[in-house]
Amino acid sequence: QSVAVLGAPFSKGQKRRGVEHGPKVIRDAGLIERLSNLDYSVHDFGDLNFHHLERDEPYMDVNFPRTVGAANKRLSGAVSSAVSAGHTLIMLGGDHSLAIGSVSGHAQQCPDLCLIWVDAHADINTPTTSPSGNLHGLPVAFMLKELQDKMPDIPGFSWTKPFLNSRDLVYIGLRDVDPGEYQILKSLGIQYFTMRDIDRLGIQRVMEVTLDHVLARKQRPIHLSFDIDAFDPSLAPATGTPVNGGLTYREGIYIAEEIHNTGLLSVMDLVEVNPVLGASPEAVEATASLAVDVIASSLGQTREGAHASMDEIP
Ligand code: DIR
Ligand code: MN
Ligand code: MN
Ligand code: MN
Repeated sequence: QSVAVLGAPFSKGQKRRGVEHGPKVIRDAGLIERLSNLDYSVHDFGDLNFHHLERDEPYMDVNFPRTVGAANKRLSGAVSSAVSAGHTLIMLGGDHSLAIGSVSGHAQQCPDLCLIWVDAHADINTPTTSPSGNLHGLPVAFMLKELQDKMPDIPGFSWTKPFLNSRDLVYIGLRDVDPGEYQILKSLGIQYFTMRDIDRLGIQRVMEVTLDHVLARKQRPIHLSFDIDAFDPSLAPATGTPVNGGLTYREGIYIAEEIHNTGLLSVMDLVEVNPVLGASPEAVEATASLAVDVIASSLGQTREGAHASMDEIP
């Protein structure tokens, strides 16, 4: 079993600087060593290089469309090659606009993938509904076939076409959904679990329904797109758009463990860790170390330990 790690130091999908340093702080928190301890052969592909575009005027109200489009095109190719080489891939962001490239590159190799989106936000705005003009609030809208008519030809994105059916997507952790996003979620009948749903049902039931929703018809590769702001800001303070009332540590780890237990995790994004926004070095370290814990659990680290069989008791 081999795991590839790919850094994507990119921040132009939103306006706060610092999220491009996410890959570095997550590596510094010991990611590679933790994955090696899980008995994977770990291939660290390093960080992608993204080019700075001099002229990149907004399109409608969307900021840096060509810069974000070009970065995602590059990421898409890198993800596609890593998956075709047989690796399970961990993509370290960077902001969440990177999911456009990550999921589309994954879909090139695995057209029947499903998408589990763990986030405080739905990231399904269109250029018309976006209140911010930040592309990290739009990635899912680029992917969904059902939104094709709502998405204009944004400069920088001619390389990608919608590839995902809305029934193959589930959200977990929502608590800050824009009005236009709510309309889309409802009109497409997308399966989602808000923090209130987690309060009502418990995370065990939420994961049961989530995995049943995407896997009941057939077993298929899972793309897990994990925005660190899904966690409560007390646990993950170093992020650009924190929202109170997020996942507990145990809920986040349980989500990751259940996804590992399917045996179907194929690509995971871990995005929106922004070390510049931590109030102290400790706040940054806590956020990065939480990111490492979620990744390790998604790849099979267990709370009962990884022990040899019972007949080997010393
Ligand atoms: C908001 C915030 N929905 C927007 N989105 C964020 O800008 O479209 N996503 N922060 O992670
Ligand atoms: Mn997000
Ligand atoms: Mn978010
Ligand atoms: Mn396992």
